[in-house]
Amino acid sequence: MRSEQPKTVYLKDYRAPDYLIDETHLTFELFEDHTLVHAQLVMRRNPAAGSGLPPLVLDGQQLELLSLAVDDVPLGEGDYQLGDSHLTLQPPRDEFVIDSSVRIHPESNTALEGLYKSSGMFCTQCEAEGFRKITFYLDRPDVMSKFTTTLSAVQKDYPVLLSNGNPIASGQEEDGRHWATWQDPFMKPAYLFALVAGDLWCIEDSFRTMSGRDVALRIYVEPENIGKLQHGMDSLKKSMKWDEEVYGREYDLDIFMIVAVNDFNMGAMENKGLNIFNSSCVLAHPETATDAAHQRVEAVVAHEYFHNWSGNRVTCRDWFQLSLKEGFTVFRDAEFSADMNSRTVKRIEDVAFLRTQQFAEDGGPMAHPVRPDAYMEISNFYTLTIYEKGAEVLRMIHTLLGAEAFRQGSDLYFDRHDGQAVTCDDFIKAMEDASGVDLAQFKRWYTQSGTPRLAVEEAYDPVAHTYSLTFRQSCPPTPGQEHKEPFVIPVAMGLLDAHGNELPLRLAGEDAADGTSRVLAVSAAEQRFTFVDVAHKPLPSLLRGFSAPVKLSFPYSRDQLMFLMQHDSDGFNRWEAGQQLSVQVLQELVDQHQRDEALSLDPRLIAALRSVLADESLDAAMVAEMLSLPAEAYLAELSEVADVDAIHAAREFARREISRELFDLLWARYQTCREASRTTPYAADAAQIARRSLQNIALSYLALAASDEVVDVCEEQFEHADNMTERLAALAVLVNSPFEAEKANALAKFADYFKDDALVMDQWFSVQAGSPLPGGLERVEALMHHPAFTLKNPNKVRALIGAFANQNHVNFHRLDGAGYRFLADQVIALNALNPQIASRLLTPLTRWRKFDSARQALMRGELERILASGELSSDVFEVVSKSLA
Ligand code: 0A1
Ligand code: ZN
Repeated sequence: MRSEQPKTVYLKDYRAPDYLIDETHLTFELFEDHTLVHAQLVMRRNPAAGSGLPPLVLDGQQLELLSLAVDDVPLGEGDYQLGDSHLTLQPPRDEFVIDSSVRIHPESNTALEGLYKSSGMFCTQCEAEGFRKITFYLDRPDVMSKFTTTLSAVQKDYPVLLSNGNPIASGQEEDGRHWATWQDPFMKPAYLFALVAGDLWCIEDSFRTMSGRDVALRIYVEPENIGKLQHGMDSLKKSMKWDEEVYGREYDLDIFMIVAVNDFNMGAMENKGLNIFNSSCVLAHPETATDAAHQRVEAVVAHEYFHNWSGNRVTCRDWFQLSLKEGFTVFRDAEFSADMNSRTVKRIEDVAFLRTQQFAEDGGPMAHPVRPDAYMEISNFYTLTIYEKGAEVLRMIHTLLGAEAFRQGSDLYFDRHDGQAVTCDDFIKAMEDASGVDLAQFKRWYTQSGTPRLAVEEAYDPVAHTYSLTFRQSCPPTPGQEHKEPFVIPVAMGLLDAHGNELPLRLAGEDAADGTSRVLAVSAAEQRFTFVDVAHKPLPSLLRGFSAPVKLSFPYSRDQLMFLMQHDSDGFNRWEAGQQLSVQVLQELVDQHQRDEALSLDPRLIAALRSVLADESLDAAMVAEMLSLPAEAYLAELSEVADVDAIHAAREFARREISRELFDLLWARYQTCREASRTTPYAADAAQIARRSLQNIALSYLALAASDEVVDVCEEQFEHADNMTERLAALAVLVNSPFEAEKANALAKFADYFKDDALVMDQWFSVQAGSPLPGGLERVEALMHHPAFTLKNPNKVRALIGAFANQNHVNFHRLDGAGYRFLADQVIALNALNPQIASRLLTPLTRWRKFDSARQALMRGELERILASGELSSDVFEVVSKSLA
């Protein structure tokens, strides 16, 4: 909490640290009502930072200083200055040792930053600036140190004591306490520090690295979850192998540990050798976790593991460079998931997420570049722009350079900067040096915010047999950035003839055609590419694989989109054509609804979906993706002013029409899939996951018919499924149905059976919070009093309040403003408990500019109420004040 306005930190003010910390020796004495932290810092003047002996300013927050000494000489109160967030003292010489002892209170730390307790165990979260809540330190990523950590606690309650690196000593004391010492041989910044103490069990495995070293692998959990670790372990071993094969990266310590904790603000954390995970991102068992949850575990385990190189061995100089590690690592984990599963489906999922969520961020008050140049609270900058758009930027470099040169660039980057804290410029330089490609203009993706638009026009000359595409790019203003310079936009494309065949592509001036799919690098505000030898007017397939994070527009007719859906050789673009067709059709329904006309669905959408459903040769996962209409959030994102009710009415109408018209086909495909599920034991493999997604989307359409036979199959699936993917989907269908008795019965049964499984109860909350049926807010308010709910657990907050505000548009955006008022109340309550979660929860209110004037006023009113509610954390203050600016 703060009483004055938080300060803004600027990239332009970056200065190298005045002092370095070569060695960090920490001792933690863990007690139930406090913890004592002793820190010995072996320090020296940074030779790169100038001459003289400036004052040493250590970061430190919420620390009770017990003693302080420099070179073994105790300091008295007059020898240092202690403020709310800093401790300042005058070093005696170039090299010196600081000893400090502080008392902290992990047992009452609800912010889950620094050292805290989660379900009885001690754990840490230090990124970005949590270490300063543990001890006085230079808490910045460009100060790297060798850490030795001793922790002691009562043995019977905390038999497991862990920290980074290797265990080097341990022992017992007479009073029932025991201790362990860990040493990390790698230099690291404080944000990668971790410790864990608890009553934990683990599963163990090992991995032989490419140079023949055996690494011990351990995943720790509370005893009741020991049966849910195999999938995480398998994912870890696959990640280790993939990083060797695709990036040439080998693991470096002798032991790699993961610990699952129940209370965690984010997904997981890449602490050196000791990853700490939100239990939702590592626990998985077929009976309790859906296919999507299994895939998320695989992806997050990979993500954190990959950070060992992209983040830990080479880290960030300052937090403005966050995307250096996050964008790169998300790109790496996305490619890993694509290799492990269906590449096209993974790309579809990622693009759908980017376009609904990140594009909205880019168009809102918190828009910022991939490398921001200012922040108030760094925790607010763990954003979709840093992560997902950052990954798109890396993907574009990969596309422009090609896989081979990209790999050389990556090798050079890791070689050149191993053990250093560097910048995005250093990364780009390595890519340029390895490939010979000049990326100077490309770097605008790091500095300019907003989503570029790319309008494309075609012209065919039947006499000259030339076909040209003219690209016009622009980027709307974003906070602090009125005017944008042109980006370099890689447009992967192909041309189709009237039969759907791909044409050889030869640009004017080229000697010969070069393949049938190629990448055009659009770099000017307006740029034309002319293809020669084009005998008949072709149909372009543009931005294949979504080769750049832009809003592309080309005036396709609906018939042309149907043609692309069937013939494009690029799977992503086949799906994209279907999405564009659906968007056009749904927008027409929205217009009809707004004009109070009877809704009438373009039969071409039904025809297109009929042929998709009828084609048994298509991958079931693709069929499921093609059957999924664009989300309400995406339709809102595409609108100038989002008409929540019209969008909902239009989409639901389309879904009912699809259900009615395609009922028999849906029924047949459902039955085949369910029969296979009944007769084959569950496996989280690609083929089965595909089958279940088709089965479940078919069921959700069938249920719209509200017939007895559908209720029966739904109940059958709910009762008899051997896995959570089918059971939860059936529950969701019942929850959204008008069958009150069956719904109540299923919800009660589910809760009774799974009441002791926190992660399953999260799903139970989410399914109800997302239901668009009337009375949604009242249901959520009632669920807030359910014994399994608590504001103190971030997963619960996300599952209930987050799902309601983000996924239940009709109920959240109620015209009386009650949804907004409810969310603001929760933000105010959470501001005092957990500022990071409070500020994230706020996001839907920050989008007020998207809505009609009545809703705008209501949303602004709630933001103002939050601002006036008292002492705001810097996290909440930054988001609210920027949203109102
Ligand atoms: N670096 C982690 C994510 C993470 C970031 C911040 C946290 O606390 C504020 C916690 C975790 C990752 O990318 O996985
Ligand atoms: Zn990360």
